[in-house]
Amino acid sequence: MSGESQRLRDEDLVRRTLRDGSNLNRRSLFVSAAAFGAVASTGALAQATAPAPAAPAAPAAPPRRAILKDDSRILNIGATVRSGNYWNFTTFMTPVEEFYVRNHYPTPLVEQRPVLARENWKLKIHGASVERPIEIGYEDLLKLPSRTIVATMECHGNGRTLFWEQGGFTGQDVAGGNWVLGAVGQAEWQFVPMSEIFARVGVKPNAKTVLFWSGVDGTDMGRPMPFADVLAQQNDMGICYAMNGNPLTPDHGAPVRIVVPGWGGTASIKWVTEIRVTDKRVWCRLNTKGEVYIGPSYTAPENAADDEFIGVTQADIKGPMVTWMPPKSLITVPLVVDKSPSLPANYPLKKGEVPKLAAGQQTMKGYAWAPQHGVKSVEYRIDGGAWQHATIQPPNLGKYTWVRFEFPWNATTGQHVIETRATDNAGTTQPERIPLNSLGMANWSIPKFRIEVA
Ligand SMILES: Nc1nc2c(c(=O)[nH]1)N[C@H]1C(S)=C(S)[C@@H](COP(=O)(O)O)O[C@H]1N2
Ligand SMILES: [Mo]
Repeated sequence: MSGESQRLRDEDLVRRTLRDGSNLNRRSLFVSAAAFGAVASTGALAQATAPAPAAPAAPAAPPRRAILKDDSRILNIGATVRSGNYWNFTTFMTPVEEFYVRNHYPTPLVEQRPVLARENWKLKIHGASVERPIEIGYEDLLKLPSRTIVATMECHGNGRTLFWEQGGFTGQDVAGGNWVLGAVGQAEWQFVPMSEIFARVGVKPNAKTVLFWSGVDGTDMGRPMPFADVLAQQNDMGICYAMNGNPLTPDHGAPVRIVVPGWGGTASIKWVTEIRVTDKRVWCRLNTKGEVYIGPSYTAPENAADDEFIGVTQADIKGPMVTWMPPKSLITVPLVVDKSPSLPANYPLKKGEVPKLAAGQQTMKGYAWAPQHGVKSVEYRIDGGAWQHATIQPPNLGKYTWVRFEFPWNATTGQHVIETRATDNAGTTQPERIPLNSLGMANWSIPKFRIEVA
């Protein structure tokens, strides 16, 4: 899809969402099915069935692409990870082509994992706390009542770069991919809410955990959520099959994924095949030693004797899992990458290079999000001066959506530092720094953007 038609579609999404008056739009089956039919021959699907690149005459075929979308509008930061080029973001909705991809393994292909073909795909909803277990196919899922939510999705590791660039940490203290600040995007997700599922299967009062499981891309890919947290968000999270009005692409979990608005991306399990509701606490990689806060300021949770362990042991419980993403903000200027252990291959700046801006009156633009409570205000300051309020642009569709903001700056020759900070509706403001956690999770400290004005 061209940039222009994407922009038109973005605007249409915003208009439609505003017209419908709410960020939570219940859609009829008819509309869902029609929309589905109308897009069945577009790029999203073509991508799924695109032939592999022609093999050279040499003996071995080239390794297949671990991520299918091309790198022209995203940052290649590692074999299975792509960051958004946030310094180029202008739209309220992030086009799928510009949306970050965070995979622990290569995007699974239908040819290798036939269970992902729509006609084969099945979701099992069962467990010790389920009254009436069901197995549901793709077409059946599309027949259930659905809704859409416009929400950001952000990887827990987004902002890890700030530990290295601003926090004084090294590659030894903090490990993981160098996202810079672009492992975040905003899309319209269409999903069958968990409330619909719970109403159909019936949940027993003893429910403690909901385990969302894929197991398709990797045998350890799934994540538990406390039942109470799922219940609290049961209308706003669910089983998702469309992103920005089109069927999910393979990189984003086709045919079906989970979407948990506001929680770090790991909760939104892609290529989902199983939802298990159980009366036990469940431990697996992604809530023990991966995607958890590990460091002197954090206390590892304790397990109970009858907890369930999947591929891990009690000794693997290293810290509390990341849940809601904290308030964050950025301006659309590439962050100087100076001290990070790695520089993304197609980053627009060389190591230590400071981005340049022309002297004179400038309008600085940015994004802020605070999905637990919503963005209340955004402030900025220049060269350590007084904090001033930025202007928040409409639309602001509620707590799950980011806002775009701007402020004027009379840029004078020389090097400058611009900082921004978001405050949410609970009164929480981004801090100067956050304590070390060795996986570099959820760094929401105030980013410092260095700019050279000439
Ligand atoms: N099955 C599966 N689900 C997954 C992942 C994965 O590797 N495998 N990555 C998770 C992580 S860490 C994030 S941040 C989000 C990213 O979603 P996206 O790639 O659609 O942006 O998917 C989550 N769901
Ligand atoms: Mo993530």
